[in-house]
Amino acid sequence: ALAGSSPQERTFIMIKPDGVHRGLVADIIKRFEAKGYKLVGIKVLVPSKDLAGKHYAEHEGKPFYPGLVNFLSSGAVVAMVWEGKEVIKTGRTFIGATNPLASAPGTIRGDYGIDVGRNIIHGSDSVDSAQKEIALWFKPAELAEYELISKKWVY
Ligand code: 3AN
Repeated sequence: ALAGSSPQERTFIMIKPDGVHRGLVADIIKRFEAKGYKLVGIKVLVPSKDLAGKHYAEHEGKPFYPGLVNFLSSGAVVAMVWEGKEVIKTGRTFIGATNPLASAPGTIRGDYGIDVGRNIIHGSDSVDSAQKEIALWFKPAELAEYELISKKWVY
């Protein structure tokens, strides 16, 4: 396909505190970068309980929700926006199943995780949640507008 002819979408990817503490940031970024996706936003922050709670609002009321919110706000996370053809679905494939023990080897959780409460990384699961999550975590001005030079060699 000609460069620019493929529909581009964006996803929200977040390395959780366990992934940061375990030194997996570079490995995770490398997978998205090497695939050919474009990094349009990245920052490191310790999320407030309020922000963590909003991010996981769909799980409110579930028994693991308070622990999940406490965990996410317990340390630094790396929040990112990646762009490219079918990046939402591919991001989920890279990440693997929610339960790391059920994740295939080669996936991030399959390679590095054991416990569902320590599953290293988050990735949006639909166009709708990607839009909501990007808006929750990033201001528009924090997303870079640029042309990736490698694009015509990827598409
Ligand atoms: P995923 O992150 O694979 O999209 P979700 O959206 O079902 O999974 O769950 C969000 C997060 O909630 C998971 N990443 C995991 O950290 C946590 N979680 C989900 N189910 C459980 C559970 N049964 N026990 C503990 N934590 C859970």
